[in-house]
Amino acid sequence: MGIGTRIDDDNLARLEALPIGPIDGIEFVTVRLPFVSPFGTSNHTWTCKEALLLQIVSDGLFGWGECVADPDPFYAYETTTTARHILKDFLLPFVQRGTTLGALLNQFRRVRGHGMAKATVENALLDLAAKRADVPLHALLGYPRKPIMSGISIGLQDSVEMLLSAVAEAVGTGYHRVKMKIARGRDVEWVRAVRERFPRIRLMVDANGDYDLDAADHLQQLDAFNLMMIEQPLSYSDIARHAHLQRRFTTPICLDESIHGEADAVTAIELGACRIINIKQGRVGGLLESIRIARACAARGVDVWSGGMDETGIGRAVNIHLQTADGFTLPGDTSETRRYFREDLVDPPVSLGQDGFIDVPRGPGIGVIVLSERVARYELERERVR
Ligand code: OSB
Ligand code: MG
Repeated sequence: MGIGTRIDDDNLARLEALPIGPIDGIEFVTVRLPFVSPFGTSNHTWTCKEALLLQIVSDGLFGWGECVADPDPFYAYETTTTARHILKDFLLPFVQRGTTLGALLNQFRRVRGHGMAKATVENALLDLAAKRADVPLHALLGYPRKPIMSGISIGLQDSVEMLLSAVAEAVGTGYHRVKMKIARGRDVEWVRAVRERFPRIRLMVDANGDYDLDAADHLQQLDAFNLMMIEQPLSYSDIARHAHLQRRFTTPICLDESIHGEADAVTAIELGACRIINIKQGRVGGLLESIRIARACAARGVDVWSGGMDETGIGRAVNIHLQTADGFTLPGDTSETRRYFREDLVDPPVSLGQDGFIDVPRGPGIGVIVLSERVARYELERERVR
């Protein structure tokens, strides 16, 4: 147990003790923002970002949470509709003045799964708590500010030439590492082409579960390209088979979709199913669970990084604050807003600074201003629940 673990223990205990203040209003806002260009994985191509936002009002302060679920179940089983149902009918009724954040999250445990819905409330309450304390979210979490490493996730492209130009643009922008999506039929030769053109960049691939173990011999060819990792080669529920595959690979396997919380992370590591974990705070139930996963991984010598769900500026800011925590040693999927959206819901949007690093937003809470006229411009519907 290193010192980082003790710091995390203290921070978690303090965060669990945070009181839930008066709740003056709770509102859902569904927004839809067109993507600058479509984003494709092996399983689906998205042309826009549809997100369920939760706004909690307390003492004139506004706490925001962005649910990372899509309207469809093509990344995870949760959707904006299931998240709204679980929030409205099961999670939000637990949210009341007088309890603590820890007590609330304990009650959330009675609801099986639905980590995306849970993270939405947790994020909004932590944003509120940090605004109440007039400190940025990372300071509330207990971690000092530091420059955040950048990383880009390049969606599946229609040709190797388009892929090479997308990678060239990312390298020119200064990203610390490049992730490219792969799929059956668009893998070894595509990676080879990128590696030949860019012999020295930090490169990784993400299959979003497109393969089964029969592809092991084929996938083994990827070992020749000095990849940082291969993310989620097999299906989301296939932890044991990832362990078989990892034994045949020198490249580390990273799990994404398979990890819904600390217990999954421990299972995967102890079975040898991965050597790296992609923590998406919006998928695992929020920031506290993410810190617990990072702590469990650090204690077992496993690196973690913060993934993304092509969030608007609200969720993007949360992911940036999280990366000040101990254990986030690898560049994540934290890229510039302009990659995805012509304009953001917040100000300022994320952009790369000196040497490709990202500045943690400095304002209270998530640290960026949610622009109500932008939210209104992209709003599909709004519902007041309290
Ligand atoms: O697998 O990490 C993934 C986006 C949507 C769904 C799944 C994934 C992704 C990304 C993009 O790779 C990450 C980002 O840029 O936010
Ligand atoms: Mg992934």
